[in-house]
Amino acid sequence: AGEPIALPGGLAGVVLHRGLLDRTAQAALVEELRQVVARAPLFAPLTPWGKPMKVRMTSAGRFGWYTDRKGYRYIDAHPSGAPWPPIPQGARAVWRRVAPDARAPECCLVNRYGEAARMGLHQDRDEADFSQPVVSISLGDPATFRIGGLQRGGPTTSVRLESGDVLVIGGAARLVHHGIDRIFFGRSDLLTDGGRINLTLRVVT
Ligand code: MD3
Ligand code: FE
Repeated sequence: AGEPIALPGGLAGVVLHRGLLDRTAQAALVEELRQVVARAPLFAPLTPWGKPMKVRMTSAGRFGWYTDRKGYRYIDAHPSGAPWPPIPQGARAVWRRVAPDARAPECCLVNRYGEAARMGLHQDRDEADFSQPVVSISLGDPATFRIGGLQRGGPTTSVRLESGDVLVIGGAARLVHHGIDRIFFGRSDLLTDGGRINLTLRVVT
């Protein structure tokens, strides 16, 4: 069972499952991700303003999330032309456990954070059906996750996310602003090169 996160404004719909994945399950997922990254290498996408993102990314599933000067969107294949690999079984299993009533995920975005990587406050709104939840899986070094409300510039609250934690965002909270303020680099030995991986599973269509 997860714990609800109290959001500014009393919005409901964010549930944190602390330590849902044990070390063995985390390591198995990392092994599956090695195969994803071998077929669909990590890249630093350009924001619509032409700046490279600090987080490197790739995707698995029917669609991959992408950004360049043309804007944020989902695309059918890796920028190399290679098909996106299948979503790892370990990630699908997490989705079924924490969001059993949802449609199947169509995108697993892989975010790779190095020591200085951050992700500014934003909304996830490139999907067609906001009734479907988003599921996030944290691996490797801990991070400070910040979450606010539906309006930009309002109050926010912070949560530390550790390896094996799973966050489910749905309901009234589906469009809240959120981001990653910092990585506590070198605290975990799960990833050979250190840093953090976040998997974000979404229904796109
Ligand atoms: C709250 N990733 O890829 S995951 C993203 O840790 C993203 O890499 C962060 O935000 C990361 O879009 C945060 C947790 C998360 C994911 C989606 C959300 C929180 C969310 C959607 C709505 C509200
Ligand atoms: Fe997001």
